Amino acid sequence: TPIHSVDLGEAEAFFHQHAAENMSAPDAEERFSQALVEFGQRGIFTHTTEELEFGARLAWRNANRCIGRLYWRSLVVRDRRHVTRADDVAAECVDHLHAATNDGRIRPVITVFAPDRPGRQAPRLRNDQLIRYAGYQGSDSVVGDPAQAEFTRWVESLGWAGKGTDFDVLPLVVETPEEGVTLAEVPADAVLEVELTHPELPWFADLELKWHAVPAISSMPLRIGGVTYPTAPFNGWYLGSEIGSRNLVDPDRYAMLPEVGRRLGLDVDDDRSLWKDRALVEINRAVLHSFDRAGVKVADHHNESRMFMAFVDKEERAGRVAHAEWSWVVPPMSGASLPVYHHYYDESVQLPGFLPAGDWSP
Ligand code: HEM
Ligand code: NRG
Repeated sequence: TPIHSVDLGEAEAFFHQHAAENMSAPDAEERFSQALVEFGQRGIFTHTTEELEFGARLAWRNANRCIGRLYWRSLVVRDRRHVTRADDVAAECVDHLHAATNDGRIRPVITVFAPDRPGRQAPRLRNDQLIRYAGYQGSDSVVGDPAQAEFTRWVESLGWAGKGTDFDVLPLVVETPEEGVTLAEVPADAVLEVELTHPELPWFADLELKWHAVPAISSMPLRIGGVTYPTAPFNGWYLGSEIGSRNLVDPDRYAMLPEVGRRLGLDVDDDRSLWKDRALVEINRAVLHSFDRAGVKVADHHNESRMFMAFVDKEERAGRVAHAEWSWVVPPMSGASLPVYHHYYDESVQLPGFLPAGDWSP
């Protein structure tokens, strides 16, 4: 059976987990029989808002690639299963960004839209994050984020035109059965950005780099208790190294390492001068310094690794085992100086959870 079809075994297991972990939850078997009746009549059953909330928090707790899971209980869950029109879906995503951004005191939030039901496909978001910068492919280089070049070309074919800067926010792309594919701009007041400066190197500002405050993944279906919610954008705050070691640095992203290395006066032709390592440190310092100065919440890899180990301990004290994917939870710099590095993890997948992105629509 495809992963997105309703699975009653998973439903029963989820009701048991809900009852086991929540005093106020209904008796699992009674709840399951009720769900079976609804399933018999409609070919789907409906989670209560309480179940949706717990399920979404469990999906975060079970996100094996996420280092930020200590805070899983604090997730704010916006139940928007009744929203179906494309412009309403887009407006809810914008509201999500306002609620999440909170003037820089970022709150973890998820907005859950409807699941598919027999004869009616629910809305889909085609963006991989709510906020992403366009990438414009030229004949031999890309302006903006090369990771978005293909998506940018697609939205251009749908009539979108960006300004052509390195940091143009892409439009939201919502698809519904009635309306087809619809574009909606993300208003500038919903996109908090931080311009990058360095605590000691004045020239860093001349690079005119910036990044957005809120990472909000919108491409991963949420699977709770045998039901898939295809559209469920979620966010936390950034770990500085996501921006400072990957987005601005990967050779197939903004690829800033050589330029920063040269400006630092390093010998960029000699690997063994460790110019790359030194440039990485300064870019990461600029990210943390700039977010701090702007009053925008951002994690650093040292503290977040400790918080992750606290999560691992806390799960153990609750009689559970925290699963994780080592190659994802270890941050992309200073690996072995972080506690999360020196640990083996069970990498098997548990549900509820976020499913891999992909075109999985039936
Ligand atoms: C992945 C940090 C909140 C679910 C990640 C990654 C980091 C991270 C560093 C790896 C990303 C990468 O290498 O591209 C954090 C921090 C948070 C946070 C600091 C602050 C609160 C959340 C929330 C959820 C979540 C609220 C869901 C409710 C996930 C998932 C992935 C992930 C599903 C895997 C993404 C993928 O496969 O591409 N997180 N996270 N995280 N996180 Fe979190
Ligand atoms: N590396 C991606 C974001 C992935 C998820 N990271 C988070 N998630 N921090 C990037 O845009 O750099 N979150 O929900 O907070």
